[in-house]
Amino acid sequence: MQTTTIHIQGMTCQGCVNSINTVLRKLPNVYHVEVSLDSGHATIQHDPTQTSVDQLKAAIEEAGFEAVE
Ligand code: 9UX
Repeated sequence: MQTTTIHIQGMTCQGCVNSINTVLRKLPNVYHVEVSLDSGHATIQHDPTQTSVDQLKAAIEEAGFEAVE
């Protein structure tokens, strides 16, 4: 288990937050996702042997946002 914080650019409303929540929660062994519109961060608890930080970032990018660790 690992806690990763990723900075996200391009979130402008709660709908963006919901989209990111949804894509991240679909990934294997992602236990907890918290996305904050105010801070522009996602905090994710995950098993890095199943879902790596790069995979988390890729999912955010695929959803149309800019992910910076
Ligand atoms: Mo809000 Mo975000 O209308 O992709 S959902 S801007």
